[in-house]
Amino acid sequence: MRENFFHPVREVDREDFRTQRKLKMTTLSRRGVVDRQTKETRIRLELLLDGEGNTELRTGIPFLDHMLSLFAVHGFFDLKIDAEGDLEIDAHHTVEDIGICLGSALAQALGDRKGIRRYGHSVVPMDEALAAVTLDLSNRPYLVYRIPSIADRVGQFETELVPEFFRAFCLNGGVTLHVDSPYGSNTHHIVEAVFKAWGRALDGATQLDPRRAGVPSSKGAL
Ligand SMILES: [Mn+2]
Repeated sequence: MRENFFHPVREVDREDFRTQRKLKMTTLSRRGVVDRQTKETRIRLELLLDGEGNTELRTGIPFLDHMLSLFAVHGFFDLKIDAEGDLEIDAHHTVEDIGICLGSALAQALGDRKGIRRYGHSVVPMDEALAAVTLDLSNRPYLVYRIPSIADRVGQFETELVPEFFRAFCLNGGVTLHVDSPYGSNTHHIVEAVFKAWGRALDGATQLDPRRAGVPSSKGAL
């Protein structure tokens, strides 16, 4: 385990909008760390929201590593996952539990959700496939998942686990997530476009809006 994978404190450039001066500020990183152990899986996951796309992924499921790497790179998240699951049965528990841990880490990193943009949207093509992901960091878990009919497997990976993963993520992250792929024919391309669009949409939604001091809700709470 590399010691400096995450920097708990980082220096950021901010501009003071009154004086137009560039300010160097240090800020606490928005990060979530989850350690979760059940009789089915043992997972340690670290998520840094304002990262650089660095990943260390050992889920035991190569296709999931590939997808989460795309997610992190295109969302500028630093993501580290060490998972040991009951893969001798199948990948179901491991995929679902990684979704749980990623959602929990997101909720932890967002804290009271003050100042965030809250909504995010991205449309990403991958050759013939297109995926649109729209999300709301609303604290209201909901998943809408609409994709073209796809193959049951990509390599060893069962594609019915993709919505299971996102459902677990939404429930534990407090996220309303709409995944919509209007067309595409290659299963690998469709799923890949979905994970890239998810990363970009989540990057947008988690960004801090300097105009927003409080919680982005007319109710005053999320
Ligand atoms: Mn690929």
